[in-house]
Amino acid sequence: MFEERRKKLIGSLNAESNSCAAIFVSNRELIRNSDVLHKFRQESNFYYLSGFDEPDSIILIRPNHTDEYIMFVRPHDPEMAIWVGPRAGIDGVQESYGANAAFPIHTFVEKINELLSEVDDIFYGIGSDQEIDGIITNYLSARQKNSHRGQKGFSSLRDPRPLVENLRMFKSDDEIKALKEAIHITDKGFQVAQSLTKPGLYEFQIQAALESEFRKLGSVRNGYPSIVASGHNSCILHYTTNREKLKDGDLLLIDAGAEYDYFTADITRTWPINGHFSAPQRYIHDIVLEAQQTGIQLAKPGATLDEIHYGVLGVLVRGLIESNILSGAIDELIEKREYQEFYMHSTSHWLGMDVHDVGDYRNQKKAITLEEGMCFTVEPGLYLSAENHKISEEFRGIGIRIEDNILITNDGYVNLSKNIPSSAEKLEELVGSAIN
Ligand SMILES: [Mn+2]
Repeated sequence: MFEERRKKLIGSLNAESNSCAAIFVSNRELIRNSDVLHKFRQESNFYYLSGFDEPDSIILIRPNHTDEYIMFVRPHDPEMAIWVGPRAGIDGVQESYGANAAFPIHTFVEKINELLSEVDDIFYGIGSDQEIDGIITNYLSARQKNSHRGQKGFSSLRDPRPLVENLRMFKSDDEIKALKEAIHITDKGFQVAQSLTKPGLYEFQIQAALESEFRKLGSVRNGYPSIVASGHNSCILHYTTNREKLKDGDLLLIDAGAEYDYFTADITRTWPINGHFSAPQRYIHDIVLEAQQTGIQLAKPGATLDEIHYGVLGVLVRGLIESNILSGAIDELIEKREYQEFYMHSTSHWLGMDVHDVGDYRNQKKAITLEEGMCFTVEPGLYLSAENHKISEEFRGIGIRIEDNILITNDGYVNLSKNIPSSAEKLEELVGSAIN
C-alpha cells in the first residue's frame, strides 16, 4: 500500500520535473514535562508515504534513481530499547519499510550533498520542521553560490505537500475500509455513551466510557480530542474541557471520532440527558436534522460543498424564522448572513487521516467539484447562546450539531455513518438504557 502511494507520488513528481527529489520529515516528540513526552503520532503525509511511525525520521524520494527511496532514521540503541522499546533501525527500515538505502538521521546534513547533487528541482515544504528547513536552505544557498564556480546549481525549491494532498483527497478501497472501521467503532462508543447518560455524572465520565469502548474495539487513539459538552457548553464549538456535571433537562452534545489505521471518524450527536427532549429542544433538534438530511442528499459527483452548505442554510434559516429568532425572507437573511450568530461554521470539511483532512476547497475561487472517492462531513448545527437576548427564553442555551461522514461514489454518495441513530425518537430510547 505504501509503495503504491509512493509510486503515485513519483508519477506526480515526474509530471512536474525531469530531475527532482522530494523530502518529507516526520513529526518530533514533544516534551510534556521533564523526561515525560506527549503521546507521539506520526505526521500524516509522512505516514501516508512510509507507513513508518517513529519520530526523528526523513524520507527522500528520488524518481528515476537506483536508490529511489531513502530513509534517514534513528539507529538501533540497546539502551533506549530497554527504556522505551526497540527501533526499526537502519537495517530494519530496509527490510520492512521498503527503503532502498538507509542512513542514521544525524548524517542527513552531510549526506544530502551527495544524494541531491544531480537533482534540479528540490521538493521540500518549508515549515515542515525548523531544523530541517535550516539544513535545506543552507544546502541550497551553498549550492547556488558554488554554481558560479562550475558546480551544478538547482532550478527550483517547491512544496511537495500539494502533490501528496491531491492523492490523499481520493480514498482507495483500503482507506475506505479503515475509515468504515473507525466509524463502526465510533458508533459502538456512542451507543455506550448514550446508554450510560444520566443526570449527575460528569462529562469526563461519559468521555471515559466512550473512549474505553473505542480502545476495546481496537482504536489505539482518537482522531481528535472528544467534545463532551452538556448544557450551555454545547454552544462552544470546540469545547474539550469536559468537566461539568450533567444536569437534568439539559442536552449533551458529543463530537468524537475513533482513529483506526490512521483514519478517523468524525461524528456528532446531541441527546437529552434525562432521555426526553423538551419541546424547544426537540424543535431545534429536528430542524438541524432536517437541514443535515437535506444537505446529505445533495451529495453526488459534480456537486460542490457550497451547494450542500446552501441546502443546509435554507432549512436552518427557515427554522430560525419559524421559531421567531430571525425575521425576514430566507434568501435575504442568507445573503446578509444574519444566521451567522447561530450557525458560525461551515457545513463540511474533508475527512481522512486528519479530521480536518487535507485538500483544497477552492481552485481560483471556484468550489472544488465532488468526485468519486472523496470523503467529507455534513454537520450543521444551531447554537443558541444562553446570553443572547434576541432569542426567546425557551431556546436559550440550546446547542445542537448532527454530523455524519459521507463518501462520494460513482453515481451518488454513501452515508458511512447512517447506522448511528440521529432521530429524536431513537435517541430518547437509547439514553440511559444501560441504567434503567
Ligand atoms: Mn467535523
